[in-house]
Amino acid sequence: MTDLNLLYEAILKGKKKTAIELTNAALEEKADPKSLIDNHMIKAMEEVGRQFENHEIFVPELLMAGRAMKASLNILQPVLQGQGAGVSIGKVVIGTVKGDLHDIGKNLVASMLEGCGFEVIDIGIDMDSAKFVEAIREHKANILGLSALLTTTMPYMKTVIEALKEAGLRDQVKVIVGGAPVSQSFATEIGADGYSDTANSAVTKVKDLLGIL
Ligand code: B12
Repeated sequence: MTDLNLLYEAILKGKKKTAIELTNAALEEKADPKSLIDNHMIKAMEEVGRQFENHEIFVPELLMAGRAMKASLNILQPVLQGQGAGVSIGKVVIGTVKGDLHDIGKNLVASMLEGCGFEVIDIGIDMDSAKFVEAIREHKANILGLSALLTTTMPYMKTVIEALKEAGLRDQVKVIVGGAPVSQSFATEIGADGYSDTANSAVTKVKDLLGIL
């Protein structure tokens, strides 16, 4: 059996190749992808964040850990998405707001929603309000997911909500926000419809907002 503590270590130390090998090995042994993510991979990123904050590691290590995490997630995402193949219970546009390049959490939320039957249009990182408005119009989405990991970029979520109002689209989409610095009180303050702190609870929240629970 694969020692999953080694997966935690590989991500923490930014060892992408090892992380890929261990993720593949765990999948072959029929490990549950959600459990790998929640119990090992996210925990490693939390520790990376803690060490970065304490100046024990610096941006290069942060980058390497991020790359290892993404590589493992890339392997797991098709499995998660496959779990909801063929159905669509709602259309979600999701992206990381302007000035912010963090996308690991956003990608996870997108995969989990897809795995649970939503059609997800992921427009990427560093997105300005016009891009969000355009995507909602084009895809006739009924949910907008906004991600921000920096205290300096989270206020931009409000800018996006204001742009939706100006475009006359606010009534047609429910807005859900997330990312490490975001909280329920911040979500309420900027006029979002929902907030969630994990990918799992994001699915429940979105279903709740659409009245399909
Ligand atoms: C990996 C990482 C990076 C990588 C990102 C790689 C990538 N492709 O994403 C790189 C190296 C690029 C990076 C860069 C920087 N980073 Co950085 N980074 C992190 C780190 C360690 C982990 C983030 C992560 O992926 N976590 C794992 C995922 C799964 O968790 P998550 O993102 O929180 O997502 C979950 C929830 O928040 C929620 N969620 C997320 N999005 C959404 C969206 C919706 C709609 C919903 C409902 C829920 C939801 O669900 C997710 C799944 O459970 C964090 C520390 C931390 N603990 O958060 C710092 C952190 C966010 N970074 C930080 C900083 C300072 C930076 C830099 C400014 C560093 C620098 N000096 O250059 C740059 C900024 C670049 C930019 N303009 O964006 C600070 C932010 C401090 C602050 N208060 O603003 C943190 C907190 C580190 C720290 N403790 O100081 N970073």
